[in-house]
Amino acid sequence: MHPPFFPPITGKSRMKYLFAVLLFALAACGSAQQFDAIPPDVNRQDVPNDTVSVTAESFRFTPEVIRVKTGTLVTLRINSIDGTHGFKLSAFGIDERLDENVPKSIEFYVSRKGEYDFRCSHFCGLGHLGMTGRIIVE
Ligand SMILES: [Cu+2]
Repeated sequence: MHPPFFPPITGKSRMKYLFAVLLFALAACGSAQQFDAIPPDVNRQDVPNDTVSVTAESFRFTPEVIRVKTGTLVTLRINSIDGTHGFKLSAFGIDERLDENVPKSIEFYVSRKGEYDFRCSHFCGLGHLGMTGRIIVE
């Protein structure tokens, strides 16, 4: 016996079933991005702005924890001081390369409270994986 609407999972249909599960898992991974960096309905003249200077170096971001208020257009002004790094903030679909002494402005609008991790996305040495930080939206 098996539930109605679901064929027994054997042979070829088992492969199809596994394939469907795999696709679902991939889709779940791909949906990690939750927000537009700047949603189309946000008018940058009408919302508070907050600019934060950030330094990237082997193997840390300074500051490591950035606190901002809900409803703010955040601009991170990031400069790498010792070679190439990267800045990846997955929740907002942001991934930028940071070349040494080429400051980069990264903008995103924070619409709700939460904590969003960022990390270096350019392999920079043995401490690369530990080069992380967090945006805390209060
Ligand atoms: Cu790195």
